Amino acid sequence: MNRIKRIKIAELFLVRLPLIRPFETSFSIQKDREALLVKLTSDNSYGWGECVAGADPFYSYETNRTACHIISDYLIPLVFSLRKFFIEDALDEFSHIQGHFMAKAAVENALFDLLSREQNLPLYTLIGGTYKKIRSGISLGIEHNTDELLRLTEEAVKKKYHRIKIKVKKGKDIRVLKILRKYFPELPLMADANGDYQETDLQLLKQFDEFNLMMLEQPLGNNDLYFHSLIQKELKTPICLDESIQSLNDLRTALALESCRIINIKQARVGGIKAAKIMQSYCLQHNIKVWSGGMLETGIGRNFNLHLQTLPGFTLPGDTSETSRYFHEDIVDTPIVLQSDGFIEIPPGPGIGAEVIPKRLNKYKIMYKKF
Ligand code: OSB
Ligand code: MG
Repeated sequence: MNRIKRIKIAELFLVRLPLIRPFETSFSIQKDREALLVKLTSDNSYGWGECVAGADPFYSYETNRTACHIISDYLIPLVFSLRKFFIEDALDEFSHIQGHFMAKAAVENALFDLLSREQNLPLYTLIGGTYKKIRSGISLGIEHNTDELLRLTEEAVKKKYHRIKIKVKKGKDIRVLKILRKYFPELPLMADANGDYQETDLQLLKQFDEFNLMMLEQPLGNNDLYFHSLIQKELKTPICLDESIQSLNDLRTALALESCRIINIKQARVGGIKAAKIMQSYCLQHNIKVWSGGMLETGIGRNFNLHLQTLPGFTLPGDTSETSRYFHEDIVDTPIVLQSDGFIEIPPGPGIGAEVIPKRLNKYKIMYKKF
């Protein structure tokens, strides 16, 4: 039975976890991860979800404050109003609310975790996943000391990460890639610009073709599907879209315009597991490769990304790294670790396969609301 009986308690926790190393992108330098966690409780089960909006509206218009508003004032009352419902029923109700896919994903994820715990199944079984282990990848922030970037790259190669992504921005791109390629000519490598370039930068962007990158992620702004299509025509390097794809409609438009050749599906950016599955199968039909990105999630959100990648179609390595790459101390009990071949095993326990440690939650909590 895939029906949830009734949600009795909903809780919101805002936590702030210090990152091991500041993470610099073209839009910010993050020193810690502020994450909004959702816990839903029914008569016989509970589930956790994580909202990946940040403290600031730089990656997306959503922030933890907007998500808190949407979740508290709309999504939780909607979930409370449902009796004996399928997750799909809740998602139908959510669709009356425009956008706010990160807020929706956090609640959707909690429902999926709750349902799989209720059935005593790992989440991947419930969603139809097949792989027992997935590929790893690491996203390295912008470094101002090239030796430091080379050292971090070497460390990741030794750990057997399946591919390395570096963050780039204007002025921190071609020269850095040249040096990396000099020392690592064969490394599966890609770059992520987080929208730092404009359509007028075509000549600069063409220089990326020299480095045999797996892809260039989000060179232009969030709403630049048309300009991405003009740039992609001129580049050998496949463009991968991240920020630009929030909905199935965005995806269909991007593919119709040929704005990219690869999609970064972050389930937490697009409304959750269900939406991610629909996008993945749409991409499969259209011969577009996909991979699962990350948002420096805590162990809760990161485990959803793990389970998602057990679905057929997630063939490219994603931004799924070890817990120790992000935090000294996570809020869940089971850290994510790389095997000696660089693969990551899916935790077998019920739900996401990790349990929140109450002491840690208390230690890092900066806001709490109960409904
Ligand atoms: O663009 O993929 C991105 C982190 C925060 C915001 C945006 C992005 C990222 C990452 C890190 O690249 C991915 C991860 O390791 O979780
Ligand atoms: Mg990205």
